[in-house]
Amino acid sequence: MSNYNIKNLEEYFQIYRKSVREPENFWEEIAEEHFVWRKRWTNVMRWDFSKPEVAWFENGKLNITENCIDRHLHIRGDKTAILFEPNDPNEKAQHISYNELYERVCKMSNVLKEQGVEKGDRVCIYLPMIPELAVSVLACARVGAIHSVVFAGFSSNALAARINDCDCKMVITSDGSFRGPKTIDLKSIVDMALVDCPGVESVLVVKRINSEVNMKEGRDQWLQPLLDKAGSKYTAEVMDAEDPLFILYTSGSTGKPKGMVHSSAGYMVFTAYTFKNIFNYQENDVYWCTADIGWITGHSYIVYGPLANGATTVMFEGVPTYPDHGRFWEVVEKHKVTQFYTAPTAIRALAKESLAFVDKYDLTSLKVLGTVGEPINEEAWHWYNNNIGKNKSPIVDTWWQTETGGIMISPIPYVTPTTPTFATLPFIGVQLALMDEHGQELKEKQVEGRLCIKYPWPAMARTIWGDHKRYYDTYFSAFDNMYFTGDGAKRDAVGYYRITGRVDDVIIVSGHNLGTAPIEDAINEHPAVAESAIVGFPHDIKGNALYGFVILKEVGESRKPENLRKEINQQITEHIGPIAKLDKIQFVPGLPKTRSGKIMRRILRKVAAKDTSNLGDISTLLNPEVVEAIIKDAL
Ligand code: 7RM
Repeated sequence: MSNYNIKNLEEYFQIYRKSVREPENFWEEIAEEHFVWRKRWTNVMRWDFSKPEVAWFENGKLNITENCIDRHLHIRGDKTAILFEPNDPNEKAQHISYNELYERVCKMSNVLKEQGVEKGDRVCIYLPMIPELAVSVLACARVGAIHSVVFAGFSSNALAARINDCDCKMVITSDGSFRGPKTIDLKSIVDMALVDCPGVESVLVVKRINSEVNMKEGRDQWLQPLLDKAGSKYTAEVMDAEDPLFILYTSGSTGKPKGMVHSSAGYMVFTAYTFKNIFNYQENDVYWCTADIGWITGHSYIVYGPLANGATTVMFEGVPTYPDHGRFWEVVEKHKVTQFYTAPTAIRALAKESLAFVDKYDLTSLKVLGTVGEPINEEAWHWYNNNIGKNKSPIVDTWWQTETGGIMISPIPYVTPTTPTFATLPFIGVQLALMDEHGQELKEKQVEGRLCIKYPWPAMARTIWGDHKRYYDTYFSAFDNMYFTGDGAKRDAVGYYRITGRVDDVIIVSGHNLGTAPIEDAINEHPAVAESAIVGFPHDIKGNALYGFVILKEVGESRKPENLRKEINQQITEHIGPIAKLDKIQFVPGLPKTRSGKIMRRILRKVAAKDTSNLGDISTLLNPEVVEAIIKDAL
């Protein structure tokens, strides 16, 4: 039996039990046998959730890029590491071998170093899904800089906030990006952001769309000429196991985004091990995750996990609907994709279209299908299983978070029998708990509670950048000695878990986590708006969509409601990005509030879901009369 390669359910249970009984021995074996280290650790793990403090492979030394690139060169140097599929199906795909990736990452590392980037510096990467994005991420890791990738759909305000929060001294961007039929002018978004970012010393610009851009003297440089001059070898910086590898921002229920900090060694070990097993990865497979590297799914399961296993990982620049709804399946056929990992929102969108878009293509290469980001509804699961998997590819419904770094609950394909809408069993080394509202663990089967994790795993985030107290408050204060996920979950009679959704004010729209507070802040900046509250409501394709209740300052506001709605969405687009736009905006005379001033979102959620027959206990409401008015005018 190999602990690295789980072959059947009995082995899964055996290895799982070992990982719980002797976690240190278990992870030490994995770390020892499957990775290269510059120096061995002196202590496998140390933890104290009351602080919280967690360290894995303490005093071990390594560089993650030596594990993701260098060690593969002599055995699979000519193998494709990154398979780049451009937005335009008529543009040629690029097969970047491990040898080429090595050279490109080394050149980029030399450029970073020449531009003054030092170990520990923060570098913001704001790029579309082009090879330079993966190369920049890896080059940062190679020189020991901490990358902070910001999804290139975020607005200039959102970008500026993320650059300033962790004090990035450099931004790597492009002239623009292709997205379906559109081009987006990324460089001008960066220029707008940088008006408010005094700490940024240099901007490196990739040419992608060949547009005219403004280059600021002394700050901005085209990347290619620098790469042309750079040396093609770069000795990787020796990093401590616990040195931060990257920061990735995720929205919280209140205030500003949280910069989750991930470590080097623990993150590497866990993402590689989960990738190998959860995607049943074999040497000649072609693995495709459709996420953007701007999200954690792209970090862990496009870049680090696959490359640490020497895999071929597809990077797709485009969108599922361009040039038509068959694009995903066209790419699967073209590259003979073996594992396909996407979000329920994409599945639902494609399931609405004609099956002819699927049936045109040969999908027989597929072996494993995956989903991530939100609960998958039964209908979408069956559509995926029948039409894409042809009832023969297991579906792995993978539950995890930016904070967890890697997949925590998931079937293992060809090992764990799947049940639609269930993420099934905890992955090896993951100790789950369901808690009731009084802080008691629910130990029986067939219960529902708040999903917690009671023991550290190697890829857990170590802190929130610059705000350790917030890290404690958000995740470790709700239940003693537990990491609280913010999600609710059910456990069934066989011990399978089904995620029921967020229990806080985070709404998942098309797989993107959106905190209500930042959106409300954006709306409230509109001069006509007095106050607002956002809730989610069920949406066929997006899973949830956003419904805003807005109080205007002047009762006799003379502008047309339609124009105001447009302006409010424009405001949101500028502050956060188009993903946070509201589907419905209702102007209301007041918001239902409790005596302590908290908005009773429960009522608003019911209004938005058109389910107001039973509002539950509203005795703590200060202003019950507004509820009637809101229901009367509901959209
Ligand atoms: C990987 C990722 C995290 C939140 C999480 C959940 C929800 C993710 C599933 C899911 C049900 C799933 N990171 N979530 N995966 N809900 N089933 N398989 O999405 O930080 O962006 O989001 O997403 O609520 O807490 S994330």
